[in-house]
Amino acid sequence: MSEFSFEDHPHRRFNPLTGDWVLVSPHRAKRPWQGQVEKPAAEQRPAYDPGCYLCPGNERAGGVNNPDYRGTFVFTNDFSALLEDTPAGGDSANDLFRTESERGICKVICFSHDHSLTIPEMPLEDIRRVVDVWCREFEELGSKPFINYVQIFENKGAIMGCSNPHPHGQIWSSLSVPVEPAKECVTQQAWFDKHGRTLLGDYLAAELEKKVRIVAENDSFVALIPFWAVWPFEAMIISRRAVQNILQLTAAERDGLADIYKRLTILYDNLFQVSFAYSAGLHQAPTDGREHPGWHLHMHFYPPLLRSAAVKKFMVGYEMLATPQRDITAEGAAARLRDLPTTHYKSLPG
Ligand code: H2U
Ligand code: ZN
Repeated sequence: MSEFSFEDHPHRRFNPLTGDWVLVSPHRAKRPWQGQVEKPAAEQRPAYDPGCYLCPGNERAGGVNNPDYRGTFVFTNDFSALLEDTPAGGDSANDLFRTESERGICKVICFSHDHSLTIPEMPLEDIRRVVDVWCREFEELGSKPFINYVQIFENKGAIMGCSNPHPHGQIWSSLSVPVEPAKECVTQQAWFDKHGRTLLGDYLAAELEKKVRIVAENDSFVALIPFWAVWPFEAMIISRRAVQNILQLTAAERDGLADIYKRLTILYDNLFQVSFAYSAGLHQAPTDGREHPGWHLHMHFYPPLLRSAAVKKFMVGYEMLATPQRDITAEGAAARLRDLPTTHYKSLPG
């Protein structure tokens, strides 16, 4: 038997943020690819769509009309999954049928009045305004006594179940700390207790030395494919400075967050020359009034595409029943993204 190498041999990788494992099978990525890679017809959308419930002036469900806004626009979700006035209740004594009443506030953020744009195509100063809106909403929602966690996210693309191409994101804020950030609370605090530094600060320092998984960087943020990535082109944006939430960012760092968001999503779009679908979101410390010195601000990107504009990864079979698995390595995915043009394909000549 030859010596183990993680470029050639099946292996497991550990995710220190969640405690999960991923199975990596790099030898399978070497199989020949005979599928056709068709370039999809470029989608052209109008700047204003009279049928879009997010466009300025248009009617939403329930008969409310959007204002004739420019730039960003925030409203309370007309179909909020969480409600502010849910009465307390539940049954925690029952081990088999445990329930807890949940409260919260859900909002929708239109990133731009322009229906035809997406984050990678938006001017940087307009993305920076989105960051400012995130900060304002995080502060407002997070300071409410019954809101202990604020989840800011973007679900993009029909393939991800997104109902509308108008550039927008959402915020769901809740009484309880949801499952994924709750796992990261435990792991990041444990790391901090043991090392006196943040887990992601140490991880970022190691990645900046190795360089193989780095995709893009600026003065305040780094975009990389995490060592333990599950989705083929899963990525993380990590702040260079260990801050617990976006309110602790300086003005220059807010610029940096807008810049890295644009850079990464341009590379994504350029990969298959298609508007690249993903679910992305900020992970930050709970707003429960406690200290969270282990928390380190970051953003996750979970895109479903695997091989072309149409071929997505299915999380099925062994993955549903046992452990997620990937073929192309995180290093391979990072190299592919890193080598792409940094200008959006739609604005390249030819
Ligand atoms: P997607 O990001 O999944 O497309 O969802 C858009 C949100 O917009 C969705 O949560 C809300 C839906 O509940 N919505 C309204 O608040 N008002 C409407 O008139 C339609 C959709
Ligand atoms: Zn629209």
